[in-house]
Amino acid sequence: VPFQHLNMTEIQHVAKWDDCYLATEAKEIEEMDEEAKKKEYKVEIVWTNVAIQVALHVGGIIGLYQWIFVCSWKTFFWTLLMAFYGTNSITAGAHRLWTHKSYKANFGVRLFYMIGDTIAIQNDVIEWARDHRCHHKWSDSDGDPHNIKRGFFFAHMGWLMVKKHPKVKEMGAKIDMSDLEADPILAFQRKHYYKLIVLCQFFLWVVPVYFWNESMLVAFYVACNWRLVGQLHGTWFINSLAHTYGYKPFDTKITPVENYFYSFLANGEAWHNYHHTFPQDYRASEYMWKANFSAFMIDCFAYMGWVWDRKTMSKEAIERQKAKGDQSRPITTAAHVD
Ligand code: ST9
Ligand code: ZN
Ligand code: ZN
Repeated sequence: VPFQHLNMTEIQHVAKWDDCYLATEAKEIEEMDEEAKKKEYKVEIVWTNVAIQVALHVGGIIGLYQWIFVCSWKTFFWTLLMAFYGTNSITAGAHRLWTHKSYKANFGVRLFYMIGDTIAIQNDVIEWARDHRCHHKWSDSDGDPHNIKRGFFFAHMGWLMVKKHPKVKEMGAKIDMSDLEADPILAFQRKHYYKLIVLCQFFLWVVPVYFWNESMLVAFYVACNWRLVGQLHGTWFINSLAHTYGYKPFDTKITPVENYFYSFLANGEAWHNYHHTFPQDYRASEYMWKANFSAFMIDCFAYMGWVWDRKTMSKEAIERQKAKGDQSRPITTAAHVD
């Protein structure tokens, strides 16, 4: 299956994108920043969500303890495997396939991701993608649901415990979600989201109980509760950590950074300066499989013929873009890249 190299001659500091909704809207961001200076904004805490997070984290700590010291080795690996499935469905599915449309996938692969995304409990894919499209388009401004300018904790998880900024809703309303609404798998997930969550969590719980006689409580705390808390923080760190500490080889004017170690843990999602510069690259990185399990998995699916039309940036565009970066990755001649 051939790579689909885009014609990227248009790429400049603020890139123009074809067909992916994700051009950074520099002018609108400027206007919002000006407006924010004039108007004071009052945060409205949603206490139900605070309570849910507290309960989830208390259970998560119990589960973490049991994962390390109490559960059988089979439950230990079952939990890891399901966490891996969930996070990869977020990265390769909700993120690279659906939000960014960086490649195309057949029914089976989409179904596989949808189930993994439901296990991950990060809102239904359509809502996830709408927020993430806002995050790219109005990055680091009030239109960004987890605007890092509002602090590390807000970007990490605080944004899920307060009412959204009115600008998120106002700007987000402009985003076209019809492509995802037209996907019957996603429409089905959205319609039956809560039922599907219960079903998926039941499956994660019942396997250790039924097949290797794990204690019911341990199976719940470890495979459901701790797994969820662990992988939520794994994802949230992209919005906090990967917007704070690291290098900016492609654009020094934006907050996202590159972090090798964290990319390794996050299936390849912490090449985040690159990703915000070139959001339609299915690798979310200029590297092939370096600290990037999701890219490896997508390529395996492509080898099977289940996914196709993977979009990558041309080496020339990547090299040219480095002039806008911090020179942490030296500019090479195109022939030497990879
Ligand atoms: C979660 C998501 O965790 C995590 C996302 C992370 C993204 C990371 C990206 C990085 C790449 C991926 C990396 C993966 C790495 C993995 C590594 C692993 C090792 N546009 O929301 P409502 C409108 S979720 C347009 O109620 P409130 C719209 O009309 C965790 N419009 O706003 C909407 O109605 P509808 C679990 C928008 O009342 C209406 O507003 N989930 C937009 O302010 C009301 O929306 C939770 O905890 C928009 N963007 O409440 C749930 N947004 O939907 C938390 C809203 O009908 N959520 N509108 O069209 C909530 O409870 C609420 O959303 C709220 C805000 C309290 C936060
Ligand atoms: Zn980001
Ligand atoms: Zn993205």
